[in-house]
Amino acid sequence: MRYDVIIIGAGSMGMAAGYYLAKEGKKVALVDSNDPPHIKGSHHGETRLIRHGYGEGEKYVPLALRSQELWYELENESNRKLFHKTGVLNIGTKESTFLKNVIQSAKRYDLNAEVLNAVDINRRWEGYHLNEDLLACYEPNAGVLMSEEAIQAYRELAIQYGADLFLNENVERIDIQSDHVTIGLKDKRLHGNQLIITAGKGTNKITALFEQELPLTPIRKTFSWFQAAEEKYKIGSFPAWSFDNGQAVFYGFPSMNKSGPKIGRHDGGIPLTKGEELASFGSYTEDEEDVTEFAKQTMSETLIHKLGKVCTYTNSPDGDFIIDRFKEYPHVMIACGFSGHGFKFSSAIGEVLSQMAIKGNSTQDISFFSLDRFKQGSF
Ligand code: PYC
Repeated sequence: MRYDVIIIGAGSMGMAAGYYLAKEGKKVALVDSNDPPHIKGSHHGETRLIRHGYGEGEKYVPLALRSQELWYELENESNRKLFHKTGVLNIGTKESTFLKNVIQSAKRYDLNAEVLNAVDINRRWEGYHLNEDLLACYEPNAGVLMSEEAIQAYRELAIQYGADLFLNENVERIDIQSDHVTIGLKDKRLHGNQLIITAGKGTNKITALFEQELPLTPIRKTFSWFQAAEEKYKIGSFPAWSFDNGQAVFYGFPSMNKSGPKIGRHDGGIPLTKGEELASFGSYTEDEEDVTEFAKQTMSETLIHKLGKVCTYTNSPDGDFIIDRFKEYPHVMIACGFSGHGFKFSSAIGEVLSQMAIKGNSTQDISFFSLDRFKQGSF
């Protein structure tokens, strides 16, 4: 059997790409060292934000808007509730570049967005007790994605469209010939015309098999759920949010079906050395302390920490994604370095990768995400 496309890494990006390719009638093999959705990578913890005005730069807005359309399409096709339009409140100091970017990108793309001061916010959402000097940009059409559920939806549909899944399989060899690739698993070989690598924190382990190394840093991150008054923090009473206070960046979610509000810290984290296992939640005092202290300063209620989990970001040097082909091997594509803000885009990135494999290029502008930017000696 020769596949049109082999995908190594069937997490959010890879599973989405597998779905779009299989839906287009391509013969696809999805290979993963786990059994996605799972808790070993970057997609677990139930929820992720989807923001449209974009603090990390307005170049992301078209991709966010396309992602939003595709999440609605996936909801319809899979008959699952994957998106909750909770609204997203991007909070920051007046000096926050992140907040300035959100406001500017919302203006530039004529998004439904409203700039609010702290008094407005504390009055509108009773769960907050924000300092007077803070501002925010509220996007009512943005919200919360159900991350594991979305991967499960892509997985089931990809299989229905004929994709083959090779799960709990480590890739031991990659041989790249001029017109195809051969992937060696423990006791099988897969042949494909093209290869897509979407292996998250395991990317460099895979690319080392053909002597390539990308500038990626896997980071241990944590997030927590809190016990709190459900009436104040449930969907409808409380938005999803991000918060840049100049020293740190936090993000959070309303209570989903009585889970309690969830809070995580976006900046910082502990770099992982090659092959290192994630230390469990609570191994470092800051795991609980950072978010609990933050909640104390910003929420009107005392939030009581109830559960914490660990996950991984895979950071690029500039925090922007890497989506490209290898110059030396144009039939080998890579998507990585999602730097903790990628999940929301996985629908559109799945589509982008499938277009790159089928048509040679994508309808989205992905030039900002090229590998070349790291070869100028600037990082
Ligand atoms: O990009 O919005 C985001 C996000 C949420 C959690 C971590 N990053």
